[in-house]
Amino acid sequence: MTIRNAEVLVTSPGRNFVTLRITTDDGVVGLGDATVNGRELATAAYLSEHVVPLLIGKDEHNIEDMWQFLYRGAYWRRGPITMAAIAAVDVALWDIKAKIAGLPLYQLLGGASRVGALAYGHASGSDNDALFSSIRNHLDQGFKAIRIQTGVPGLGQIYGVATDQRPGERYDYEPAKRLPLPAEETWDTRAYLRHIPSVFAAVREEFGPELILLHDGHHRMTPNQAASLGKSLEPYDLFWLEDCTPGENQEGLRRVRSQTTTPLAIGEVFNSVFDYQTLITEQLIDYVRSAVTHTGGVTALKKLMDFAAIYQIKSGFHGPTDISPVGQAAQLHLGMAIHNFGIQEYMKHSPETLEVFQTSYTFENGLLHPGNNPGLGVDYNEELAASYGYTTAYLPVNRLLDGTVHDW
Ligand code: CS2
Ligand code: MG
Repeated sequence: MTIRNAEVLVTSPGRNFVTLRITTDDGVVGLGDATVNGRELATAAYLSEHVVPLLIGKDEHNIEDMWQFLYRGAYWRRGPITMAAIAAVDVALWDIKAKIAGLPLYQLLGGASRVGALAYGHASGSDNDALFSSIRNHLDQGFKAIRIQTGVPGLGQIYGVATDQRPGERYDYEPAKRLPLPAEETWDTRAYLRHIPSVFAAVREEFGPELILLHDGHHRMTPNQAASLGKSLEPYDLFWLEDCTPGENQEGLRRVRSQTTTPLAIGEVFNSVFDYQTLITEQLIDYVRSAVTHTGGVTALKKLMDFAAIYQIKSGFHGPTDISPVGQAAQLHLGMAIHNFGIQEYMKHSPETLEVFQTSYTFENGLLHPGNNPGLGVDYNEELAASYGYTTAYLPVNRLLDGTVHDW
């Protein structure tokens, strides 16, 4: 009943991942994800230098106590690096507990509240033709919900828009240029605001009213601009408008909320329940975008979702490819169990990633299911992982037409 070993594993099968592997004295192994895109080695060092020594010899069953020990004991609270490190420990311990119980993790969190988790994929294109073919591709795969991102006339490559896919070409698993030094892209919010409503009008015209559509504003607008976009998108019945303004300014959401009924989702860069306090109690948002990986694990995100449930706010956990399959599996188990599940982002991992992380989750008819293997249902192929060395990869930086740095 003690933790014998904890190892920090860094691998790059297509992109960088940081994984914590905890082994008990009985030989039970648990996995946790600590990947922070573009700052991966910071969490790896936080874990190996400051957390791993604290785990050895502790009772693996006391998950809540371990969470409080790492959170309160560090004195320096919150922040993406700390909370991702705590998440990795938390998820690995839940994996171990569920394996010892012989149950898939969702059974320990209350059991299944649904047959599967509605998932949304990412369609994008530099123009409407490319976008439509990306949407068709997602429909062929069975997606019932699709995020729409598009190029803007006059601007070059922008974040969130994949290189246009031609039949037979390899899927672009991360539509961001991740380079040894940050790529610099150009942004113009006025051009974007002029263009985007016409794209949604064209998509509704082509694909009809039933398809669930989402859009990510990626923190690029002011509250006033976001209010105006929300209003102009109302006729197209979006499931949500995500990160319409920078999340740090919670009061800004009051302005947006008072002007539009387009549902709002926020929180992928948040890392604790306190970041949501105003947004939840004042019901300024409809969906919580946090990931298990960046919010202190299953223990913390479950509490956050229970708090949100009182206000009829639902989950929309962050699931891009920089959340490892371990993190994705953990939030699928949580999403199966909570009553206020909304939707799950599902950006498929590359074949290389899925050879290193062997998962038991399935995608069928638009729904994800975590599978019924004991624990999280993810195995780590260490030998293969070791063949993919860490590669420095920065996210891009956005500049306005006059060169000013802007949110990307
Ligand atoms: C995006 C992410 O999935 C999303 O909604 O905002 O791709 C995000 O930009 C990346 O995870 C950043 O690491
Ligand atoms: Mg986003």
